[in-house]
Amino acid sequence: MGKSEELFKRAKKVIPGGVNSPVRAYQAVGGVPRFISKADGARIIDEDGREYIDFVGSWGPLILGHARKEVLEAVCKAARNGLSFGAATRAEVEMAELIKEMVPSVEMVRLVNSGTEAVMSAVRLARGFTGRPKIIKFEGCYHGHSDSMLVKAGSGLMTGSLSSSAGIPEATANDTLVAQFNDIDSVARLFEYNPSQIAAVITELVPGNMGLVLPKEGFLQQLRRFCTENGTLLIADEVITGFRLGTGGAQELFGIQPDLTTFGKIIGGGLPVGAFGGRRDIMSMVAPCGNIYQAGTLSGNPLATAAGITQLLILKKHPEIYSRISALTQTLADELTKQIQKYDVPATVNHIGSLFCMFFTNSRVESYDDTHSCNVNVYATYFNYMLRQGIYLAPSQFEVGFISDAHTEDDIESLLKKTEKFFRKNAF
Ligand code: HOZ
Repeated sequence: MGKSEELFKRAKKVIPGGVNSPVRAYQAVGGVPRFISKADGARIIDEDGREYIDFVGSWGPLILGHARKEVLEAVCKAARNGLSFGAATRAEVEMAELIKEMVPSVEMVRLVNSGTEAVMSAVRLARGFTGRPKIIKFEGCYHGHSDSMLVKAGSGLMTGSLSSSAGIPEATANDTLVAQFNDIDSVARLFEYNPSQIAAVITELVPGNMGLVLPKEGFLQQLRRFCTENGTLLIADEVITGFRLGTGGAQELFGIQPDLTTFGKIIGGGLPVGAFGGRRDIMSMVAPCGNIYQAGTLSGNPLATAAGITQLLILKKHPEIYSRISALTQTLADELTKQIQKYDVPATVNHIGSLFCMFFTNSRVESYDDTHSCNVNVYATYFNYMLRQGIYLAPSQFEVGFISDAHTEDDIESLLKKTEKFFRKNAF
């Protein structure tokens, strides 16, 4: 028995499913989750000493790769000064200033500990600001695991074929209205049936939790218009896309001005962080300025801010990183597409910036409904084949792949070669 297997056995006795987040459990692909002991650059090493080229990157934070020297040094330096004060620090101010500078729609920002917290707080704020109860979200979008967001959500729920979580009070679920991403009529209908009731529309600007779905031309702009016309706030969930699709995130790329934005992942450089921010008039309602309460002992933690600031400053100083990782992703997508055609594989590749997803379906994937045509069994076989070949992909068809600055052309080549071997060996 390998060490991962041994640990998984022990883990299952004391941790639900043996994991601390369902997407790690390999339930959709079968087999034993790899227990990771260390990582460096684009490589992770499991407890059995096996090395993998990592295309998950801790689900997004590690845009510079694992254990980036400057980030580690900043964290170690901060740690020597104390791990947590539960009091205000200079680094929090610097981090807030940096986010505001890089994302102009953010006039004020509050740091929290995760993307979930950021969304939960932003939704409460939207309700408090507008005095309205309802929220529109999109099917297949995932905004963390706060109650009102676990209705028809993506990521682990979609992977586990759970349309919504149990344990959500009916009243809460009823206040979460669900529309279809890229279908503006589905949004219009909800506005029509719920006049003056909708506090906010929340969306991933580029959904990355049902695989990768790109916004159709004009969709986000129409959404913005609907919100403005109806006195509804637009909350952009940029937990994945923030500082990944450029220093200004997806909102800069698509020219969208949200009222509120949620962040996580990259702003923590691998440590637990989230943030929500936006218009000054709205953010001014957060306690202690206003009466919408939000708090946290570890919010703005000195280690997390040290890692986040360092990573953000590197990205700001070296915007060429974005062109480099986008070019690697473009090559990957182009070459995969050629292989798909050559071997007549029922698959299609979506990509943007340094995000990619190969869906095992003949059709294009432009909506949540389109994802239903994917053959998850083929994905499971592909995943396990790649894992044996030393390539670490997301253990679900409905997650995305991440390219970091630590990936090289050889790493991309390796993924391509092994995929081609898989395509050649299997009949589709
Ligand atoms: N958004 C991430 C996956 N799509 C979260 C990772 C997790 O749930 O553990």
